[in-house]
Amino acid sequence: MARIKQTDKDLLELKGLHLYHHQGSNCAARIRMALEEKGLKWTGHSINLVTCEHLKPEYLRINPESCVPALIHNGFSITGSEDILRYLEETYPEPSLCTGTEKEKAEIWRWVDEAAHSHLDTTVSFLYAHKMGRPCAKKHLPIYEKINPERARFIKERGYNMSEKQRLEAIAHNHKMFQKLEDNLSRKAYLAGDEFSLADIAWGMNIILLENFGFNFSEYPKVNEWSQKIRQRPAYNDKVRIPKFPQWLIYCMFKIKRFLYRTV
Ligand SMILES: N[C@@H](CCC(=O)N[C@@H](CS)C(=O)NCC(=O)O)C(=O)O
Repeated sequence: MARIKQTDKDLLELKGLHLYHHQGSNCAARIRMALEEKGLKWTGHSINLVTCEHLKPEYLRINPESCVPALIHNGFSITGSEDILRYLEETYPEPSLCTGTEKEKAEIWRWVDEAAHSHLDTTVSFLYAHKMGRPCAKKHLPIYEKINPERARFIKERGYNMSEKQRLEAIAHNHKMFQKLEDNLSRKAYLAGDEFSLADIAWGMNIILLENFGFNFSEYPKVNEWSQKIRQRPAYNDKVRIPKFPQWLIYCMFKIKRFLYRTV
């Protein structure tokens, strides 16, 4: 588990659960949803990914790899959505979001780990393949190279100029994943069984983000139905909700941003 002992007074003084997140982040939405499902009281700190607040030294103290989400609790920061979900489930086991036999629980964690570890290859690559998403400005690449070389390599390879081969591969890879979700949801009410679990939170937020970007899942009727069911849960409230903007606005915003970022 990625857990970092904090030493700065301002962070040590924080009481309760503090989530560092961005409202538009699917990885952070997993944590918001789990916190609300568990009925926990938490304080949110918005880290604006668009203005690159996540690359500032104040945030790098909390997550040296710069991504959101990060959780601060009792003087430690915990990073990586899968590790934060594990921490919450261990620390606040009731109500559980991971029930069943040991085998069923292991299956839930497999889904969670897969969602977290495949973030760049799934959601981000899919958005890049459709000229969306926000590869950083060129001037920020040296920072990424220092703090998160894997992400720097990814942005350089796929962020600015994805080749047609990479584009088709990214789309095919994601469709394979959507089909895997569809197949599972054809057999069960939820991703890992008959109960709503962390598996649904982990993948549900990916699908909801893509839907909000305008992608249509009608080819995958079970996925469609399941994401609606997740949206209707009381826990998917205003604190959790991933914002939805009109398609034309998203398109213009990314077009401008991508044009500028290629050069600056
Ligand atoms: N595997 C990590 C991925 C976290 C991640 O990449 N978060 C995105 C937002 S969804 C981020 O912070 N991106 C920052 C960037 O692109 O530099 C997790 O599941 O927490």
